[in-house]
Amino acid sequence: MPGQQSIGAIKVETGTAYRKLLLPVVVLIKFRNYDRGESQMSERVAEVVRNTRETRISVRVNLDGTGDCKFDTGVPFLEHMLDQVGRHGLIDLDISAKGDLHIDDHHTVEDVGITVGQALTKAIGDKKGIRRYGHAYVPLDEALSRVVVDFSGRPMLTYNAEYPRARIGGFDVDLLGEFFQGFCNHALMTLQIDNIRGRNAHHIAETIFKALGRALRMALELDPRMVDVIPSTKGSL
Ligand SMILES: [Mn+2]
Repeated sequence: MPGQQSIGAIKVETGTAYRKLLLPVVVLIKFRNYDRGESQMSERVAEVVRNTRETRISVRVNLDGTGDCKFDTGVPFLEHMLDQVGRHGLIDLDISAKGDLHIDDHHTVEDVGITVGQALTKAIGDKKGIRRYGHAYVPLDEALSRVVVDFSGRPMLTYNAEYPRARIGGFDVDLLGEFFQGFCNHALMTLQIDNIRGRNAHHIAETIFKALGRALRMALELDPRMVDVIPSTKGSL
C-alpha cells in the first residue's frame, strides 16, 4: 500500500519537530485507508481446504468484498442460498465441493457449512475492530425472517423455522438445519434464526439466508470507533 510505505519513510527521515507536525497527517492517511475499506491490519481473506471420505471442499472468503460469488458444489439450491449471504453480506465466496451426492446432499451441505464457518473464523482473526453483534429482519413477499448473530467465540444455534413442504425442488429442507449447525459450530458464534411467517418454503429459506447475510455484514464490519479494540470487557473473544 503506497500510503503505508510513505508513513514508514516519514518516520525514518524526520526529526522530533517534524514528527509532531506530521502526526496528524499520518493519522489522516491511516483513516483514509480505513475509509476505503482496507483493514487497519491486513486483508480479511481466508482459504480453507477440508477433505474427508465423504466430501472434498475448498472455501475462500473475503469479508470486505462486494458479494462476488463462485460456486461449484453440485447442489444448486444451496448455491442460490449462499449467493444471498454473499450479496447481502458483501462477502466474496468461492466454494467448490465434491461430495457423495450419489447418496444424497446431506454430507455436502453439512460440510460446506462447516468449511465456510472455519474460513470465516480464520478471516476474522482476533476480532479487533469488529462490531461483534448483528441483526436483520428480511421480508420476501409474504415471508419474514429475523437473524441475530454474536461472534462470541461460543457456538450456539437457535433455529426456529417450519417449512410447509419437505422439499424445495429436489432439495431436502432438513438439510438447512444441518448447514446452520455446522456453520455456527465452526464460526464460533451465537446464531439465532427465527422465521416469523411465510407460506412459501423457497421464500422462507431465502429470507433466512438474506437476513443472515445482512446480520453478518453488521457484525463483521469494522467500526471506526473501535479500531484495534476487541469488543469485549474480557479483552478476548
Ligand atoms: Mn429465490
